[in-house]
Amino acid sequence: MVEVINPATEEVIERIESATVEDTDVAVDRARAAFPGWRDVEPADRARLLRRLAEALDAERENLVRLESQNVGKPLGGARGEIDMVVETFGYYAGAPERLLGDTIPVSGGVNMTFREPLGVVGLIVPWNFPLQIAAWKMAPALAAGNTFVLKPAEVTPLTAIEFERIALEAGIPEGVVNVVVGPGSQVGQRLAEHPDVAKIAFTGSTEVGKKIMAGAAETIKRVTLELGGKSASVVFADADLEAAAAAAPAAVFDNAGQDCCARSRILVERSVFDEFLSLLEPAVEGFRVGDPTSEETEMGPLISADHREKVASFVPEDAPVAIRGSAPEGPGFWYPPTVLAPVSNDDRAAREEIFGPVVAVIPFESEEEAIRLANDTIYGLSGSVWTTSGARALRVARSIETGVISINSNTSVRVTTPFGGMKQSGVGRELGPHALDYYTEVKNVYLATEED
Ligand code: TAP
Repeated sequence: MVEVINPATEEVIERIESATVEDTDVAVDRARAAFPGWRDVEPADRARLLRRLAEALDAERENLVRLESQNVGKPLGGARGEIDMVVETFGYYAGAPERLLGDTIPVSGGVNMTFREPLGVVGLIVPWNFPLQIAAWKMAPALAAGNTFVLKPAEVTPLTAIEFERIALEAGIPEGVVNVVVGPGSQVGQRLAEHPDVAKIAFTGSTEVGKKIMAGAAETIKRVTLELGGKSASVVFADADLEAAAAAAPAAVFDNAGQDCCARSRILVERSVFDEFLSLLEPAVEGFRVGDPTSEETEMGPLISADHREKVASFVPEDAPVAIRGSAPEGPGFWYPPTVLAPVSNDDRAAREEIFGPVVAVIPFESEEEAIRLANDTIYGLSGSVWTTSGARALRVARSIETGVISINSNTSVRVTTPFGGMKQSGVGRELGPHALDYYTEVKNVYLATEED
């Protein structure tokens, strides 16, 4: 039995039967049985069903916002933004079934035609930090391309996924196309990765588990897309609008209590403006509103669990260079205050490992060359930012930093219409935008001979 807890109150909000490996196999069988029917739905009808699903999700918006807020301890404003994006994602991919076009390639003696074929049953494994939003990034393109799926939410945050399964059925998505299995990753998730009838795994989570999934998938040569950890840098040059950079920095690392793969958990600041930047940052951090997630004013809630809080706290030992500290409630709830460490060396643990909490390391640099070297001195490559008023430098540095996504004079990383994903150990493949469809389809090449042999 899984006890689902509200991290802001530590109260049990739901008890759910935990699925086994056998339950996972049953779900895969259902998805496999439903695949030919869903694949063969006319593209216009599949588009219509996805539009209807987007409308049904829209109608349930407040219910989903409340559940996500309670289950993750998210402020309502953050949860609202995520459910808005879920609706938008299904609306966007409803346009895809009728646009999955192929090429015609004239060759000697005939013509080749390419088709974008669905893969079959896909396994979707997601984490607890943005439960339904990250699932939607996978579910919507998977369905649009004609796949069926088994979704495994994180065991601690299953509530919106369970609601999604109900909403999809009510919206007319045929039985067996959408399957949700709530159970431990080491059993349900690992089984999906190894199951011979699962054609692909789309995973978001830690780099450590991503490696296990790749290994499990190797036996059956599954397609794998992975969205993994990050240690993204925001690079602030002396010629930047320092006020704007400092005002934007807290939300870039403290939103979702720092439990965000795109968190700018390193801020690299040119040494000549280092002290000025910190003094601009101080009021923004101290004023960051931490507390009751049900208040519309709140900007940051608690961490997901007591264990996770302990892990986050281990990055701030007694002798850590704490330069700025915000406030947080005493408890109950798994609270941790916004914390700025400065100055930090890029070799320190707080600058190398993903903390996944509201702790940011501020690191000085002397030159553009050094800034690029430090930004790239990490195993990760997910996102980042460059703050400068020089257009040429902005583009030069953005292109030199090894990440899948980077913003100039902004900390925005994700939009439904544009590709998102990591370089290096931050992952494989891209989600969102038209690019995601490439990872849920296989190109088939058919040759038609137009001349007698
Ligand atoms: P993980 O521990 O990796 O868990 C992610 C999912 O994988 C959960 O559903 C988990 O199940 C499951 N899982 C665990 N062990 C598994 C195994 N052996 N085989 C298959 N599945 C398994 O990550 P987390 O703690 O939930 O999330 C934090 C991490 O996710 C951070 O590193 C963060 O950067 C990363 N993340 C990345 C992104 C993107 S887009 N790159 C977005 C969000 C989060 P249970 O937990 O139910 O056991």
